[in-house]
Amino acid sequence: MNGVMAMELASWRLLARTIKNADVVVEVVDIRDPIHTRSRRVESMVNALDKELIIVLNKSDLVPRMVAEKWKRIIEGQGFEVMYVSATRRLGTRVLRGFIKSVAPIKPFSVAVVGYPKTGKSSIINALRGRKGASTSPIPGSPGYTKSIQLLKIEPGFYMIDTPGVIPIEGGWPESIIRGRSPDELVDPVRPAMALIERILKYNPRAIQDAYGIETRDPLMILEELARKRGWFYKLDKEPLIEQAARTIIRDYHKNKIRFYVPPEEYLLS
Ligand SMILES: Nc1nc2c(ncn2[C@@H]2O[C@H](COP(=O)(O)OP(=O)(O)OP(=O)(O)O)[C@@H](O)[C@H]2O)c(=O)[nH]1
Ligand SMILES: [Mg+2]
Repeated sequence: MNGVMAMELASWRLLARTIKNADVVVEVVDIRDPIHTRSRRVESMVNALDKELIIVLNKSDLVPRMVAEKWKRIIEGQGFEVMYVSATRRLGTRVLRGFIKSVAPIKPFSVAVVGYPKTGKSSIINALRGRKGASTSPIPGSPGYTKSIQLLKIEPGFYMIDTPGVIPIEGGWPESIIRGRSPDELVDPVRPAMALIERILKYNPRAIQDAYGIETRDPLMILEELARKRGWFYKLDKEPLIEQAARTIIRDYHKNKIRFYVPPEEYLLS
């Protein structure tokens, strides 16, 4: 397998069963890009099963507070319970824990934690537990991503169910590629990386310059220049190895090395 793993994502059937068995559902969304990391399909599934749903906007340490507040208000305006947190900085996690307890209909209760890959589902469970337990990882398919459903105790009578990420269907292209597979496994990483670069530059024109010291804003030229800078060339014709640059961009995006967020105003326009 030359070190490359096939990723397992949650099937929708397994997810439906997990949601059915839970008392409360937490959908974890990446606050940098709620438009592409929120699953309407998960939300309507929860709705159809008549369960309490809390949308948790995670990674709020990566956006200004005002941006977090605006996203919260927008999604609340659609009739959802919304909180923003930072799992890794433990911001808002105590309030989330209390909030879940206040909406739980019975005791003991279990909370299904669902959402797209890499939004921080396992990290939130660890933050609420106050210690590790659920394994985490920065990149799809890298060791530590959640492979199966796991029940974790938060406190007596309060359990959380960690689930593998679901396939990002409505996230659309390139989200489905970028989150759905390990970058090493992508046969064509160039096109999704170029689309990702375009999206990033749209919201933060300085993002690539800050991360790599590359000034051009042309996605293909960015890949070529990154390959040249790192010394990645095809052996035969010495052309820059843009595939490797593309995989690096996708990996660095997952590792938060490329800074950007979608401004809430964008939603109001779309
Ligand atoms: N900056 C920041 N990074 C976070 C936060 N929460 C999680 N991460 C990082 O995001 C990456 C993914 O976190 P996980 O908890 O593994 O995400 P997951 O949703 O469980 O991922 P899968 O199980 O693969 O679907 C890790 O590198 C985390 O350290 C956060 O609040 N802020
Ligand atoms: Mg996980």
